[in-house]
Amino acid sequence: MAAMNEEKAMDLVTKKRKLHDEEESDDKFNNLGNIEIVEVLNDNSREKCLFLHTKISGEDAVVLMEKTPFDRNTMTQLVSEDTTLKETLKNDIYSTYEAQLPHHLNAVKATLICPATEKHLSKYRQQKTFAICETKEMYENVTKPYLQEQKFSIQWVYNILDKKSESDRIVFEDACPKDGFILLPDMKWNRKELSQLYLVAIVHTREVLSLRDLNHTHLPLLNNILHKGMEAIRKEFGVKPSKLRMYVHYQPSYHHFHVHFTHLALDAPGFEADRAHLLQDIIENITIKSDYYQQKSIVFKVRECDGLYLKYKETGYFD
Ligand code: G7M
Repeated sequence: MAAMNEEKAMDLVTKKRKLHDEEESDDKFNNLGNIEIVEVLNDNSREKCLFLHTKISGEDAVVLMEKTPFDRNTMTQLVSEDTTLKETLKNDIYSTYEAQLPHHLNAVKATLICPATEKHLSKYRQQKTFAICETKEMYENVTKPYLQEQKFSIQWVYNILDKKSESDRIVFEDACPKDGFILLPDMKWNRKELSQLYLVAIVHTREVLSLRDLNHTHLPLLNNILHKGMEAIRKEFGVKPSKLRMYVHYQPSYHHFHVHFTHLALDAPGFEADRAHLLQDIIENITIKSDYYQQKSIVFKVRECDGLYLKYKETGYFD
């Protein structure tokens, strides 16, 4: 089928979003009143975000506020008499202003995690990071036992797989319990700008925790995700495979196997060389050597508050 052009697909995304927003209008939270700020976990002027530890009715919660990218579809409303300017500098041909945008173009993305555990708080807290070069022995003796004793909830993943949450957002599903997956927008994407496109493919099988578990028996699953995922994105959003990157995190935040699909134009957090592994490379490595990811040393980074950092510290790794 011929690919939809990006503009048409954008209209579709906007329409679907509107419908969805109307459906969700009876949400529990309409404003941020009655939320007590406990601590600023992180603020980043480059990424224009603020992460807060808060209390809601006595329960710990995380509030994430992120300025959203400009939307080309609203350019003409942005550059109009509804945007007022206050001059802050003038020098020769150069001038800067504080611009007040029309109210409806001034939204920021807010994410709420409630109740939040200590692990959520530490996930969003600014911290020092350290690199670990994990050999296969270190994986068996330190990382794997640590992951097995962890109880970081992946209920949100099961809710998606069981169609209890976000079922209206599913872009594609292959229902095969062994090689199937669900493709849907990542929580990070506001589903507006295609250049920020971010989807995640979550596998139905519960047996693959991470990259370390993959071998040749998973090739049908991985090829399925790669080809059906790219085709579904082309159909739904009109974005060609040549505009996409597909990758897996090691270490992931959630140990239930999933693949990230992002637009090439997106400067995606977590796409650094010490975290992202391209899906095509994974498929090829396993094809050449089935136990590639059981044998290979893998570099990843940990943060000071991560349990895994503390486990490695106990072994004297950082001495
Ligand atoms: O680092 P890791 O590979 O584990 O990434 C997990 C991805 O899942 C991140 O990109 C998150 O933004 C995304 N994600 C996390 N949660 C809790 C949700 C959720 O509830 N819904 C959706 N759609 N994506 C999520």
